[in-house]
Parts: sequence; structure tokens; C-alpha cells
Amino acid sequence: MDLGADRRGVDMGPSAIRYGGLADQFEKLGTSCIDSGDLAVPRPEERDPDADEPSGGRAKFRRETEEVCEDVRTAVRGTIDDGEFPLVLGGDHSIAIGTVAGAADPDESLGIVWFDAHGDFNTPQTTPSGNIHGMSLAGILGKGSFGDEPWAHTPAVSEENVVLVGLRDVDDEERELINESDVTAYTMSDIDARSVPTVVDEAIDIATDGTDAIHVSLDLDWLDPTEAPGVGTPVRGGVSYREAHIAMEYVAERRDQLRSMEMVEVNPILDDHNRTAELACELAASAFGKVVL
Ligand code: EXY
Ligand code: MN
Ligand code: MN
Ligand code: MN
Repeated sequence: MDLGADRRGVDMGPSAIRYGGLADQFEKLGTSCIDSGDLAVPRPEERDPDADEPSGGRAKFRRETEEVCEDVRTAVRGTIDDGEFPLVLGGDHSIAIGTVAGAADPDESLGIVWFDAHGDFNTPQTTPSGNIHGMSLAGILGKGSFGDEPWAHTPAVSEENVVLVGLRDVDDEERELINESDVTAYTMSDIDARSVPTVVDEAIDIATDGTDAIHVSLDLDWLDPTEAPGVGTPVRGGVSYREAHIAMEYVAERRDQLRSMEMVEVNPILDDHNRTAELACELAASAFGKVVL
């Protein structure tokens, strides 16, 4: 999926991650893995990004994104119902709308840890770009609207159990929305001052506090571009290779509470010899319990 971003190429992220050895990583862990294949996504050249836009907001390819996210939701829900663990590969971060909708059983509550350089907290009213990948988390929390309708809202997710980790590029109105909300947001400055292990441990505590399960959303632009150059919206000053691994090792320690995970924004066109996709595979291994000794 790349309808939610300006730069083309993240739709090839899942292929690059497969080529980067994801299945091998799981095999080495002794974890069986079923590749469910790709979901169909309309080609942007054949669609009008601004078709079907009610007044008072902008979200490019809104209808197409809703259709794809509905398919993601069905796939994720079906995977969980089959007793399996859904690991969703992106694709731009708009797919999180579908992943979270599928992971969030309406009778339960779901926490979220969102590793990202960006807040993804714009709304159709505040977005500077119209790109849905910059609005997905706000949409999940019911912020912003089209006409009188909230969009993308997943009521099983409460702001109090949503944690952003690694922020360093936030728009002005987006900042206001984050600060007004009850989500917890850790910037890179917080990480500099308090270290990745401390911050991630606290983030998972908040996401699991009183919830039935958590979803982990890993935007590869969370890492510094020197480690992860193959992303659509790189921002300097991200976490290091080792810091990302320790974070995923902390996720693995809470495996019992982990319901679903996604890895997004890998852009092979911008990558350096598939380095970012391979990194995503290694990080998945850490999140699923790889140990050295
Ligand atoms: N804040 C900017 C926007 O809303 O357009 C950029 C968002 C990039 C979102 C990415 C991938 O996490
Ligand atoms: Mn495409
Ligand atoms: Mn993102
Ligand atoms: Mn991002």
C-alpha cells in the first residue's frame, strides 16, 4: 500500500522484507510462519486522490484507503480467530487503521505502542499534506471528521493506553492535538535523557495498564536514517541499531500481552541494498524472542 504517502515505493516494502529473509528469521527461532500473501491495492494512477471529499477536510485516496484497511481488518481478525499472531507488513502507515481495527476485539480494550519519528496525529482538518499516513493514529482515536462523521475510529482503544515513542518531527497543529490528548508521547529528547530501555519499559506499562492486549506499530523511520535509509520520510536523530533491538527485546518480554504487530514505511526504492528491509527482519526476530545466549 502506498496511497497514504507522497513518495511512491512503500508498496514494495513487503516484497523487500520477504526478500530480506523474514521467513528465515522465524525458522531460526523455531517459530512456524504462514505467509498470507499481499492484499490488493488500487493503483493510484487509476484513481482521483480527491474524489469523494466532503467539505471541511482532506484525506487523499480516502475511499481506497478505507477499502484496503477493511481488507486488512478482516485478515488480521481472521488470523487472530485462527489462534495465530498477525504480523502485518507495510506499506505506508495508513494500514494501521486496518490492523488496529482487526486486533481490537470490540468487547475488550487494546493498548498501542507506536514507534515513530512522526506523531501521525494530524486530522483531515489539520493535515498539511492530505496524506493519510500522517493521520492514522489520530483517526484510530476518533479525532477529526468528514462532515459530521468521525473516521477510522476504533472505540476499543483509549487514549490513556496509547504511547508514542521517538517523536522528532511534529506539525504545529498536530502538536496541539497531541498535547491536548490523553496519549503519552516520548520525544527523542526524552529518550536521550532517560534511555530507550527506561522509556520503552514505561511505554509498555502504560499500554498494558488495564488493557486486555497491546498492538505494536513499528514505523522504520523511528530509527536514524543512517541505519534505516529506506523510508519515505526520514528524519535525522533517530534511535540506533542497538537501541531498536533492545526495544524489540522488551516487546518480546511482554509476548503474553502482545496481540499484533506491524512494520511499515519500508521503501526499497530509497534503500541501500535492502538494508532497511533486512533490518526490519532482524527487529522482528528480536520482537519474537531471539536470544543470543
Ligand atoms: N506530519 C506530516 C504529514 O502529516 O504530512 C508527515 C507525516 C509522515 C508520517 C509518517 C510515516 O510516519
Ligand atoms: Mn501501489
Ligand atoms: Mn508513521
Ligand atoms: Mn514516521
